[in-house]
Amino acid sequence: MSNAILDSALTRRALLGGGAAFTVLGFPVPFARFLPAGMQPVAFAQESGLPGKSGLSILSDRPVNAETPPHLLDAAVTAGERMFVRNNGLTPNVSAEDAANWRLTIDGEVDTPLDLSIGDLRSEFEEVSLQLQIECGGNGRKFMTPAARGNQWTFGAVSCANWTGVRLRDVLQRAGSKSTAIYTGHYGADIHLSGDPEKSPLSRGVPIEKAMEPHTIIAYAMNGGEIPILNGYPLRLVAPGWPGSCSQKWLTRITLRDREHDGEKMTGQSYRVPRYPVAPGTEVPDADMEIITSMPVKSLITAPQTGARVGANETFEVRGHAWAGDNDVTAMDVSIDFGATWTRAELSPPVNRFAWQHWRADISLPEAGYFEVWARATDDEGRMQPATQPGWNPRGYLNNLQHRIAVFAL
Ligand SMILES: Nc1nc2c(c(=O)[nH]1)N[C@H]1C(S)=C(S)[C@@H](COP(=O)(O)O)O[C@H]1N2
Ligand SMILES: [Mo]
Repeated sequence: MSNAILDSALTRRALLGGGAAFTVLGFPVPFARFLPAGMQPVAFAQESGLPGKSGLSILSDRPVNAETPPHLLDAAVTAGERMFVRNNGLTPNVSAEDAANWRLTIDGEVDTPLDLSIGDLRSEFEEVSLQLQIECGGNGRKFMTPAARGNQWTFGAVSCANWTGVRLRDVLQRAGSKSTAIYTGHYGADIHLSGDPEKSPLSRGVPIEKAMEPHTIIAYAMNGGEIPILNGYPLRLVAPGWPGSCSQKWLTRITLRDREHDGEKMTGQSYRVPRYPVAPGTEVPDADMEIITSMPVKSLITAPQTGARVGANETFEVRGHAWAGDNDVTAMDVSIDFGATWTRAELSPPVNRFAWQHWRADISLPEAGYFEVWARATDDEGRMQPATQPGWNPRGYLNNLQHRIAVFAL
């Protein structure tokens, strides 16, 4: 596989100069040598400037981090162009040929290590298609006070696409998972920001129980087509309901371990929260931090778009999605009076476990003026989204505060 990257015009030029194969959305570019330096292929020329993406807000471009404005997440199933991007390193440049030659290694605490092509995965294991939600552990970080360092995600680091692939469990059973296997370690083909091939930008893992959960899948397709390059083409893990970092993109290796994984961003303060509540701003020793598992209950208002104008006393629909990590959402409420009173919304069950759920309500605003619509989800253990930040933690994870939109009644 080529070590090329496509993250910026600058690196792309370097790549053209280096003579490496340059592709656009998986296609070779026969006249690549004539493409003026600094000119992006028009196929990439979306609003966001990211290949295959449209309408996303870019938080950073090296590494690429981009979130989706909530109103662009209105569809029941998230389209590739609307799927947020969270990269810790540089996107690998993967051609169709690279994908055809892709290998996935399964090793570590197994009886028989496996070396599989995507064709092997397709032909030797049962195929499953599931709608699975992926949310970055840092979604909502922007609303933590005092501020936590890291990408300042607001609400849009979440997606729910239809993923097709095979159960990780089936592949691990084929390899013969040993009784000593208690944790996984995941590796991908992305490149460390330093360019050092010895370093990995991200290598996380999950307890063996999560790996064996039938909704944890090795996906080779999304929404019936190729996985977008920025979201892991041609192969990724999807470990739904847990921090997105557990869902390794550009997946090349899963190793079974007899202890917790210690890869990049598994240790220290990464993807960890204090074992006990701390006052905002507290420094917490590493030893007192625990690894995040399930994401908390949360919801989004995807229509109307914030800032909408409606007629006073005119009925309009408010709708969106809600999800709760390993749990189900059991109630959804909306408020038009800053949370003083709440009205129950209609809520649909998930199409499968770990799919986000859809909700809707008909509301009207009693007179002309400025209003906010607030939305609040409750999970099957009675946990509810808070109006402001929940427990502060040093890295600003798990902020599931309520989503609010502005609505002007005329
Ligand atoms: N190989 C690799 N996989 C990765 C990452 C990464 O940087 N490299 N980022 C992780 C993080 S932190 C998140 S939140 C999700 C985001 O998935 P998406 O970019 O497809 O939306 O991918 C995860 N998988
Ligand atoms: Mo993430």
